[in-house]
Amino acid sequence: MRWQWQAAWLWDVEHCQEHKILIIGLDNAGKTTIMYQYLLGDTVHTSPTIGSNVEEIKYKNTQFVMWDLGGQESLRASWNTYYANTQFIILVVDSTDQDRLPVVKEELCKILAHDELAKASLLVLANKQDVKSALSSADISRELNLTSLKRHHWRIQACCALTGEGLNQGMEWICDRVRNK
Ligand code: G3D
Repeated sequence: MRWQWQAAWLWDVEHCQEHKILIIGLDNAGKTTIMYQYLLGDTVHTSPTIGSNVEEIKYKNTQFVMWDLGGQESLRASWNTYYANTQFIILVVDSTDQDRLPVVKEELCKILAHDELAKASLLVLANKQDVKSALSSADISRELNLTSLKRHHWRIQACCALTGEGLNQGMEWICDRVRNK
């Protein structure tokens, strides 16, 4: 009987706990649109994020606190002030912006080298798949050299923030990681 009570208590603790997610990426990648799709299931009109937006999001009984960080060059220097206790990084990539993929790769390397993110899992969202010229998630994975990442759990997911397509699959992966930790 006692172990059953303990198991129930542990289940409660696990499910009441908030899991911290940072949404990062270059400006115009679609970060804010994605956060509000997760929050409202709808598209909102966005304007460039100055600093950060934060929202609490419940997905299938799991509670998350999501931070959307402004992606302009001048704001990227302060991303590290948000890293403490982060369990998940969502890197949003504008799949139509091939020219800036080397910058994305450089930022990703810096982020993943940070001690406070050593245990964080990485979800890469290859956004704007509705645009004809968009690179596929396989192309983006190759450009970012994701297969070379050995220290972090990672996954790449193609998506379109305007319709929400692909976003649930990304959250399912995050929830699986919460359960399997
Ligand atoms: P950011 O928070 O990363 O800076 P935003 O990006 O969420 O503000 O989005 C930047 C622009 O990209 C917005 O257009 C937004 O509507 C658009 N966008 C976001 N996701 C998608 C997508 O999946 N497909 C397409 N086609 N556009 C997308 P505006 O015109 O408002 O600047």
